[in-house]
Order: sequence, then C-alpha cells, then structure tokens
Amino acid sequence: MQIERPTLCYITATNSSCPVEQSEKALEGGARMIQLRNKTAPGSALYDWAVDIQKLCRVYDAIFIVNDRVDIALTANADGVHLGQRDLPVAPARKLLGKNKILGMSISSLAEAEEAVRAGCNYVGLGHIYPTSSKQKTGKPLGTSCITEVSRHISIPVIAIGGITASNAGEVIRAGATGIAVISAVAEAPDPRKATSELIQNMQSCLQ
Ligand code: TZP
Ligand code: MG
Repeated sequence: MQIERPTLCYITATNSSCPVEQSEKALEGGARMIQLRNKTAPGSALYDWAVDIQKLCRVYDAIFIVNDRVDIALTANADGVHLGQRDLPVAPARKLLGKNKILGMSISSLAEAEEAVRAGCNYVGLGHIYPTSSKQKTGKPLGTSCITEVSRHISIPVIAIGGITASNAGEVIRAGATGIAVISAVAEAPDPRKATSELIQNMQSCLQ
C-alpha cells in the first residue's frame, strides 16, 4: 500500500476510550491512514480496537498502522507499525513483520531520517513541527524548514506531525511533506469528520 501525497493520518487521541469511533469519523472525512496509539490501555483492549479499526480501514481502503506494538499489528493484521527512537529497533521489528508490512519511524532530524532509511523504514514521522500539547515535548518545534531539508534528502514519504491544524496544513505540504499526522485537530474538533475533510482540502489546494 502506497502513502500518497497528500495523506492525512489520524492518530487516535491519547488515552481515548473510543478510538474506533474516532477513526471511523476520520475515515468518513477522508483520512487515508489511521494509527492506533494508546500508551496505557491493556493489551486486550488494544487488540480489540485494532481488529475493529483494521476492518474499517479495509472498507475505506486506508492504511492501518499500530504504534509501538508489533504483536498487536501482526495479530490484528494491520498494514504496519510505527516505532519511536527508543522502541524495538527496526531490524528485529522487520524480522517479525516480514518485508511486506509498513514500518514507520519517528524522527526529528535529517540524521535520524537518513538512519531510518538505512534501517529499511517505509516512511518517517517528522516532528514536532509546531508547538503541541498532545505529547510531552522538551525540544523546540522544528518548523517547516526542517520538512524541506529532510524531504529533499530522502526518498521515502515524510509525514509531518505536531501542532498541525487547518490553518498550517497547507504550508506543511508546500514545504515538501507527503502528508500530515494529527491528533487534536481532529479529535478535539466539534465535528471531527468535517475537520478531517477541511484539513485534506487545505493540503490538496496547495498541490493544484
Ligand atoms: N509525536 C510528535 S508530536 C505528537 C506525536 C504523537 C502529537 C501530535 O498531536 P497534535 O495534537 O496533532 O499536535
Ligand atoms: Mg513508540
């Protein structure tokens, strides 16, 4: 499955108890990729959610990625896994997943991007681009210049993340990103479906 430009990846809101419903709204709004991310739920709940979201993603022909958990991704037949810099390294993850699954990696510099490519990742999540309250972040936001630098140097898709909203999604794509990954811009919107389609329209209008 290809990550096309522009792709909106909806990441389930941290500690949400309804990630399946949230994902469905994002898919209805046009999300092409869903990442199930939850740092506290028990494996049993994560697995049940993953099975349901996988089915939804098949219906919408969207990519389904599980954050951190290779075991859940495999058993729920997700399309891939998203790993952070301190998670299971790419080589053993790839060994478990096989060559056909998608492996994504969080990065925040060109050096990390190049390392992710060398290790065999299929895309990178680059952030945080703008200030965000969805994840505890210590460093300064990277800004859009980093998107341009990284996307010029690597050939795998660059998904920008962190503080992306309808008002800055366009500049993120203009800077060179393949797509965006968002939590709050969708999860905290009064109408998540409409918010998703507005984000997508703003990305698309930059490519016309
Ligand atoms: N990784 C880097 S920033 C971030 C993650 C998971 C949070 C993105 O959330 P939001 O609400 O779209 O800023
Ligand atoms: Mg992780």
